Amino acid sequence: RPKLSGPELLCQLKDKVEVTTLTPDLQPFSSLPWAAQLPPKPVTSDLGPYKSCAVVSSAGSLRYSGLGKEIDSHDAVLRFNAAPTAGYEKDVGSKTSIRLINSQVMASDDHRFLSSSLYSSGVLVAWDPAPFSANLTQWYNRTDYPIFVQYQRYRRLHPLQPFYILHPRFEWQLWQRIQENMAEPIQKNPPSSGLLGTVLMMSLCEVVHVYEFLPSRRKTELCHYYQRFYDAACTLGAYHPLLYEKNLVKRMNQGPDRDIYTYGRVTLPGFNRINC
Ligand code: NCC
Repeated sequence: RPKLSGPELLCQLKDKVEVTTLTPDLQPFSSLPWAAQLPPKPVTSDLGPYKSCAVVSSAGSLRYSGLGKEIDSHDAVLRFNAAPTAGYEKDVGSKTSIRLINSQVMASDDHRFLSSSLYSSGVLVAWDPAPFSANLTQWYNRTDYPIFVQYQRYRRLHPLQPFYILHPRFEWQLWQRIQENMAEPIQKNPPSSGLLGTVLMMSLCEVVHVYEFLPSRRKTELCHYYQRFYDAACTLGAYHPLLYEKNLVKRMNQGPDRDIYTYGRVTLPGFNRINC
């Protein structure tokens, strides 16, 4: 298989990955009483288009980056899981437009998902690692973590906050792009929140800047900028095919390599801005 160029990879993503979220009309939800809690339209019909967006990875290398002002200057900012801004504004900014959370965060007691103010501003988007190519009903009956129970509870407490759930088809179509562009077989686990969020923003924004997904000169084993915990697997991956995700993003980057080294910054075009 020939190795695709950056522009070819971008076109593949645009053509073959459908960025979508659950809606009440889909089976099995359409026959469930709580389906009306799901947003009537997918996230891509409700949000954007934004001109310029920031995706802020949770990497330890954001610490002492001084990127806060730059990050906040974007029209929309996406953050992940339990990543805070309070106390870290100088390095990560303070604006949060969208928060992408995995179902583990929603379910674990440590994160106090239902009551913590961390989650109550901006738009929430959640995802759960669904089994590969399973249909929605099979997944619904066997989610990794109780995403739907927690979703319903959260919606009752915060009925006005927009809250979407990623369609697992999006996870696995993206996984297939990674696999098809790598020489060796990769683990059958969905991509990390980092890549899911990056591609979500590519469907909502004209330009996407991703911070410290590809590590800068500040590269560190510090897992998160907000926790004193060290593990190189946070940057290189264990469960998620993170190293392969990073390889793909590196190939698609349209900014100078120097920006990665100095700022940990990657520049990607929005899907509406690429001609295939
Ligand atoms: O760590 P996590 O991710 O919340 O980080 C969000 C995204 O930032 C990128 N990242 C993070 C740290 C680092 N040193 N380098 C990075 O590139 C990754 O792209 C990552 O996806 C997840 O993907 O949802 C993940 O969630 C955590 C954990 O569930 C949450 O932080 C809540 O505590 C997972 N950790 C564990 O399960 C122990 C992690 O594997 C993936």
